[in-house]
Amino acid sequence: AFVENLLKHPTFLDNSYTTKFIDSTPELFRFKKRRDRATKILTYVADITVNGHPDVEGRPKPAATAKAPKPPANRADAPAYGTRNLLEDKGAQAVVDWLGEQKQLLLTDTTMRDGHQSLLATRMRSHDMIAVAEAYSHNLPQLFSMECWGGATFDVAYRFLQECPWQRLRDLRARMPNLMTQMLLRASNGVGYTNYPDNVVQEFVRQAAETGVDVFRVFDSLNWVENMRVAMDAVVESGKICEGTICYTGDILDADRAKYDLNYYVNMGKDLKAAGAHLIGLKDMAGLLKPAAARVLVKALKEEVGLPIHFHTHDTSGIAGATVLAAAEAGVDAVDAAMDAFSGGTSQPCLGSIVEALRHTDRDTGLDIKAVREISDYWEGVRGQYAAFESGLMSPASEVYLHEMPGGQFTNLKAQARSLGLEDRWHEVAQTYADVNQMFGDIVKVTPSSKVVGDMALMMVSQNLTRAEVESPKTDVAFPDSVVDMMRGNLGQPPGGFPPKLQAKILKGDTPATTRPGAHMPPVDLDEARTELSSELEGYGVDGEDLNGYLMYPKVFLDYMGRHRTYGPVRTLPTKTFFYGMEPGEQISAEIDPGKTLEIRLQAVGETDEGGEARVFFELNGQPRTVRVTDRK
Ligand code: BTN
Ligand code: 3PY
Ligand code: ZN
Repeated sequence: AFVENLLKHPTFLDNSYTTKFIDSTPELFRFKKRRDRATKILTYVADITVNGHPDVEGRPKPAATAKAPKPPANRADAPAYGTRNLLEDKGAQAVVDWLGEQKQLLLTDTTMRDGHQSLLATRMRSHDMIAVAEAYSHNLPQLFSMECWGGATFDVAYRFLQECPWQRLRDLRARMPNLMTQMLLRASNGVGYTNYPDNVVQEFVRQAAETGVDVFRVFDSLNWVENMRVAMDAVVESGKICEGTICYTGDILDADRAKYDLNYYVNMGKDLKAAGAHLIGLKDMAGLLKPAAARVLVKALKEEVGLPIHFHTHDTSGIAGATVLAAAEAGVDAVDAAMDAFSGGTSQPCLGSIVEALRHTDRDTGLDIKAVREISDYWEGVRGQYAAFESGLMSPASEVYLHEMPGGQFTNLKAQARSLGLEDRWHEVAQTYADVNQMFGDIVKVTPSSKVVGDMALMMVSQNLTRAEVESPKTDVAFPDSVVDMMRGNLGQPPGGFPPKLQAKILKGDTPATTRPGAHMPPVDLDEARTELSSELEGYGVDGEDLNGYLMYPKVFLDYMGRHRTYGPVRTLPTKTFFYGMEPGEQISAEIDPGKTLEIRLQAVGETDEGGEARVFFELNGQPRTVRVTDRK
């Protein structure tokens, strides 16, 4: 009955991303007897083979011709000295000084984080990343960093992929000893959607640095530097690289968007420098920075802030490659790009094309284009396995300059609109999103503030409410919880504050907070939390990584642990098996420990009996094994 309980469990029914602090699910831990890991994995494969995986139900399948992708061979005997070696040998400041002195444009590969977050709903599994990590380390040692952690990948790993994000980081770190890993950190919102107590943020950064993050891109969803200090200080304290980040919105060349003008960004850059940033991240999460504006902005930041600049953008408009080249001409130090097969559209611009465009110029990246192509071929194969998560976005969209949705949100919101029956009103959703932004005072829209704007826009379109009605004191409006929460000041303050009239209507007379949310959240007693978690897990030995997973996402973490006890290390299964189970006669392997591999062959699936159970016949390392699972179809 465990699986039935689980499927009826609210985690599966509501996709609310905000989790309240102490909120656990002990019923998930009432199990039958413990079983060995091989039996657990067979149970998973049997279950998926009989019942299917809920996440891919009704979605397009990988092409019948899709083969398991093969990573390229190493092009060198050993990984050459890279940025990670420099960080280890000489420390964070030395890496940043070195970066500032380079003529070549340095590149960050985002495929393992933003690439799939923006194109495949964050569903890429560690298995597919780990397999190619060594090829990166040997064949592309000139990369500045590998963005492979943080943002939405953290909770999606636990929630949907049934794997531990910390283990992913450890495995990648071990296979790319010469390359810096990079993560996206939402400052006081951690890798969550809400503000956490200061000591939770500090503890998270400490653990991430210990497990293997080298570069922390720290941003705040309202560009409030005040709310970034705790996270930035923790990064500097850890000895890793603190990329204090400006989120770009509006258009510095448009006099009508004067709120976010050149001065605003230059001042923010100076504030970040004063707050201890080693370098400045310029995060254009929606892909709004146009080439001409990039020239002006990068030049001004370089001259007036005096730190190296690392530029991140999205190609939703189709013009991001031009912006990258303009930024390169203006002296940007590093840029983000996704490997060709994971680039374009709502993802980053194309890494290989940037390498080619700059070849034989003074910003030549020094990357081996052949190595890029080989790795991209691998990614092409990987992408084919995730057909179920493709958004179907066919072409560039200049509409992004209207709605300003972040690349990572665009396809998500579209899917949400579809599930509310609003798919054919998408352009209305886009326009309403823009209206909501203006109504909220023209704010930065990036996780989590972008989610608030999206919630409000969907609510308005589904209830046919106009901006004027929402703003009118005469119309009663039931505002989404996330909107009320933001207006209370719980995500911090946007430049100039929220519009007071609308805020008063939403808060129904309550006084909003204007100070930093973390300043009035009591610290969590970490020892107590660890004890509580350990007893939730019936005495399981909780390590620092588990504790941090739990502190970020108590319920998501406990649900993950509950499934882990039933299904074991399913992260070791090939991706096709994980989502689709096996065909009779098929054979796969799963390496559950280094050197310990399960050879699994599916012999047959039996008829379902009157009790509703199906027997699934396997061969495990040559020995027959039968697993019974409930047929829920
Ligand atoms: C999710 O988090 O949405 C999916 C997690 C997997 C659910 C498990 S997979 C095996 C079993 N079969 C189901 O249909 N659900 C569970
Ligand atoms: C995230 O926070 O996940 C983002 O990608 C924001 O751009
Ligand atoms: Zn991004």
